[in-house]
Amino acid sequence: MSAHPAESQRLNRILLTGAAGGLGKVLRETLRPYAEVLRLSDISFMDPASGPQEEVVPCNLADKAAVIALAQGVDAIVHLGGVSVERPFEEILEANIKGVFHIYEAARIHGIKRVVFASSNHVIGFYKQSERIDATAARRPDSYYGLSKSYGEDVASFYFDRYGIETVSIRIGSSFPEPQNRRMMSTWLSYRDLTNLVARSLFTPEVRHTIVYGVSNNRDVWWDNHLAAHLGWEPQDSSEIFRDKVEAQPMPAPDDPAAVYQGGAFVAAGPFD
Ligand code: NAI
Ligand code: 15L
Repeated sequence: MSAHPAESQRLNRILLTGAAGGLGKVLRETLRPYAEVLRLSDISFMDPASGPQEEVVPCNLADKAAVIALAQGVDAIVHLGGVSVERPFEEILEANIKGVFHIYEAARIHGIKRVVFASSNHVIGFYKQSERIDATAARRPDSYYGLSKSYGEDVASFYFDRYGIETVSIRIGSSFPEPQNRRMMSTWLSYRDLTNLVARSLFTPEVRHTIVYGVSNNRDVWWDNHLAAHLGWEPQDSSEIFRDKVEAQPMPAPDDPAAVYQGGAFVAAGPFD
């Protein structure tokens, strides 16, 4: 995908939730060519709008009326907002489960036809690292957090079947500047590959509800994306350049969840009581 998209790859207004977060800050910059206006939203502090091409609108995703107002006048939603790690269920319920429902209700009410949903590898985190899976593999959520992303994928499926709202659910692996441990050598997604995948997810015609694993072209990957080939996304980066640095870290024990499960430590997080 070129750095300067054609007119057909530019929307009038894109809503980006989770804009104050790690990936939100990245996409705030890199999605700029794809919209006349980016509407940026979060519950946390965001830098003020840098000009007329940005709108900064604070919003709690758990507040249905506020989310419906937030989405007025947008052409597509990139939904990153929510709790992004394992937390007590009540927190996940508000931000992620109610939040994703509110996003789709807003899409229905305003006639918004495309959502890009930041799902997660933790939807399938209880598969072993020795297994290879595609998007048809039965989900095996590894946490309340993973359950909320699994619910989000079901919401996406329902709103497509019932209302024709199309979604690409990106099961993001680990999207950080660099892989932080051995597991992330397999799960790492570079910011460049993430950006191109979100752009493909916004502009590919007829995606229905597509599930794609958001992972770079790493040497050892556990996920097969042949069912998302219609997106035409080809990751450019690989974790390989970080191998020496990562492998200088101590080796985890063979029975450490970080070395056994695709979801790593999430499988053993909590309970919180
Ligand atoms: P992050 O935690 O840095 O950002 C999430 C943002 O959501 C935060 O700025 C937070 O304030 C906001 N948020 C939380 N509760 C909210 C609420 N009730 N209302 C409005 N905003 C709320 O997470 P990151 O890394 O930027 O991830 C973005 C999305 O991608 C998340 O949905 C995460 O679950 C998903 N993801 C990220 C991965 C990664 O490796 N970075 C891997 C898999 C999924
Ligand atoms: C996620 O879903 C989290 O949001 C992120 O913080 C990482 O933990 C990532 O998965 C991962 O599995 O590495």
